Amino acid sequence: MKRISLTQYLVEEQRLHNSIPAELRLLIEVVARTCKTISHAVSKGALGEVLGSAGSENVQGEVQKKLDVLANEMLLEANEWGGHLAAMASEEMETIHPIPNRYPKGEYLLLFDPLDGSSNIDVNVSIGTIFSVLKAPEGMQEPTEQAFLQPGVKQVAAGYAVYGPQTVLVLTTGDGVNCFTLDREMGSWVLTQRDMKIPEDTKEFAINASNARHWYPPVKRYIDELQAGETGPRGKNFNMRWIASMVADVHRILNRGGVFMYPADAREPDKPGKLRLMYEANPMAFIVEQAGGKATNGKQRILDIQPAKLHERVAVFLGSKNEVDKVTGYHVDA
Ligand code: AHM
Ligand code: MG
Repeated sequence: MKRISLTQYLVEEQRLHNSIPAELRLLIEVVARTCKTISHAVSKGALGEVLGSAGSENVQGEVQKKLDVLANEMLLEANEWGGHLAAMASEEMETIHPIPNRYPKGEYLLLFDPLDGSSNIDVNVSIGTIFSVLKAPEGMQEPTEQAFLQPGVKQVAAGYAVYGPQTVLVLTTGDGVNCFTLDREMGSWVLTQRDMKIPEDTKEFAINASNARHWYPPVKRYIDELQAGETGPRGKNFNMRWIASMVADVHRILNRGGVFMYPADAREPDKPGKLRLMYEANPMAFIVEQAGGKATNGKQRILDIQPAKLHERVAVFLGSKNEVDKVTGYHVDA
């Protein structure tokens, strides 16, 4: 089998379809290279003294793990000097991170969740990195938070890495979705799945069912119907999977279909869900749509949401098209 590396894939895309400008290609390569470094740190575990708490909290008041902080620093450092970026923003930092004056600046904005699935770090379950790339607004002098507040349809690239039994990188630049596997001996990303497609129908769903008593009626109705099995209104049995790492749940769905849900619920009526629009929902929605799936907040396409703030939260329903349509329909009817 002829092996195609990430670099080769990106260069060919740039040549054949003109879909990836050179600057964007280089930026993606830096992010991908950093994911290799993060993967290496993750795989060392206790031997690398990287497990456990960092003794700090992030802007959302969540306890930061050592690896959350380490992965964030790795991404910042690697992407500062390349000249492709105007600024970065991270789930782990309160404010945006402009490129220091000692480096040249570029036209892109990079957003990331450096280590998604933090609760799984210390127990050796798959975790990952999610990223999203936007263009800085025309004529912008100094980057501000406002520059980042663009709806997800404006993303020019998005991807995630999963640090699991294999380390994989899934990427879209708006021309389908491709998966690369890290060859640990050679240190290179090798194209292993081209043009990933999510089946329209599924018998698998993912939700944290411990929150069932807090769900609003549309979610409760939808899940009750799935759980009623073949004698219920859906006429078939559904299976449930919940890894508690969005990267790993989404990766399963890209491979064999399914519907992933993190709804808003009655615990905190003012909070529209747990997941973050800019670092989690938007990049995943872009990838899922590019693979033929759908992603909504129950009422609206996620990629159309105009963000009001950097750390905005959002309800998420994504995956196999027909199931996302169904659960979204229940919200619209409500
Ligand atoms: P994190 O970015 O702090 O790790 O939080 C996001 C994660 C998602 O990966 C996952 O789907 C969800 O939180 C799990 O939440 P819960 O622990 O409520 O099941
Ligand atoms: Mg996360």
